[in-house]
Amino acid sequence: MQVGIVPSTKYHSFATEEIIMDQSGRYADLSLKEEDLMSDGEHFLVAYKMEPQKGFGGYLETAAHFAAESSTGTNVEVCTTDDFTKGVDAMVYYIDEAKLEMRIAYPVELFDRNVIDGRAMVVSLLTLIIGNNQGMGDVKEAKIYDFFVPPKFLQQFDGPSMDISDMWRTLGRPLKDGGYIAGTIIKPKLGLRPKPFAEAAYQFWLGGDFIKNDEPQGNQTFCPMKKVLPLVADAMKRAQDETGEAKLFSANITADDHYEMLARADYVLETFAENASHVAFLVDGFVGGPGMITTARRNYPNQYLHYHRAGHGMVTSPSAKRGYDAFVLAKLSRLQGASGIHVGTMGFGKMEGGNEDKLIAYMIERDECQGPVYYQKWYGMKPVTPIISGGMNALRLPGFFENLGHGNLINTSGGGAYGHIDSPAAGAKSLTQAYECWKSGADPIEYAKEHNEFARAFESFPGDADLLYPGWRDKLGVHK
Ligand code: CAP
Ligand code: MG
Repeated sequence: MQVGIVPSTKYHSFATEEIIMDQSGRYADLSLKEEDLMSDGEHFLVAYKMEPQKGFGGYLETAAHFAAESSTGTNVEVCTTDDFTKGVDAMVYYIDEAKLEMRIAYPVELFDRNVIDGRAMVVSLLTLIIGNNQGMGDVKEAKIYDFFVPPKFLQQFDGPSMDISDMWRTLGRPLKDGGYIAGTIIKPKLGLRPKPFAEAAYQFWLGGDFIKNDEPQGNQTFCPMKKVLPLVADAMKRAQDETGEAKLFSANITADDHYEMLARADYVLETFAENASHVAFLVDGFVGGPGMITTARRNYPNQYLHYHRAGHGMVTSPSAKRGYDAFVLAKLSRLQGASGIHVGTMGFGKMEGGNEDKLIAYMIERDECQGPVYYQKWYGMKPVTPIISGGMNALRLPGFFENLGHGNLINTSGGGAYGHIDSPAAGAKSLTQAYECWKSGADPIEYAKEHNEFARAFESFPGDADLLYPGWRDKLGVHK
């Protein structure tokens, strides 16, 4: 006698193996040339790393099934298909089975347009190019590593309304090459009540330019927005009076509810009053999604839009075999209209990434740029500022600038400012000094002999100092 669950013999399960209908006759045409697809202006091109699941179809069959499910098709022929439908099929136009690469051309007509103004939306792009195809049984992995937007379609996206030149204007700097913006994140991440929170902001502003809310900071019961923000606005005023310099604050307005986001944003602007132009809005755009970014972009086009990407590692990490990589996330953010987005630390901080990630910065800040596959022109769409964050401090910055080749960016160093042994203001000054040191081409040790805050960063972060500047203790005469 059998006990427990008895497997059904009546129905076959398709969980592991399936016969895939070969759709390559309809959804693949390897004779299509990339240069023609790029110049015809009618196709959105996407490059994927794709590996078929063993036991299903071959490479081209899987790629064609992928293109079908990402556009007009499904796993069987449907009798409702007509000739027009076939004209908007997505087409596999390139495969390299050995490298597990495939490229698909999507007719731009596939993508949804707003009822209110006919413009394009990022959510519709994602629904197709990275939608149901992510869960298909015959696809083991599929990750986007580049895409190309043709000119007319590109101009249907909002793009940024504010950029780093607006921050430089507020800071009283030149609008071109206005240089490094020294920033921090209020730390600890959570657990400060309103007074100590505002005091932490004030202390940093005495030496630095820009403060952002850490991404989880919002309206916690121990630190309600309506208690803390008036104190932060007051701290900004006092720091500006004391230093004679403008100060910037990036306020987190992330919330599930569109109206809650508006309520937060309105409250921030009202509270900062005459300093409202010194305020950016921070939105957790990866966990929140494109709708949240657009809520901020469209409702507050006069505020700098700070795209925080917490959570992105779940798909962008090299260990993740699905989704898209950090380059793609950043490139998408320019279409959406972020003013600035976190791009990692290019191997110099605590987050994943390497020196080659500088390409992410170049793609979002230049008017044209060669990506991993496609050469993208932006046709004057405003740039997105690379925001450099995560384990950074004054000692790590010179190498970072050297790798990137410039310092026209925002850097937020939380631990790097509040971890300075003298004070948050000294931490802030050490960051700007690190930039000046690199810019002048000075040797960091020699520069430290003349700049106390930078020198004290060596003692604040001795582990980094040992690694980056061996022998620093003798050279700087520090023997504690
Ligand atoms: C950095 C940070 C940032 C991350 C985001 C944090 O703090 O505030 O959110 O850098 O990562 O919470 O870890 P520290 P990314 O300066 O103290 O390290 O910029 O890569 O998106
Ligand atoms: Mg953070």
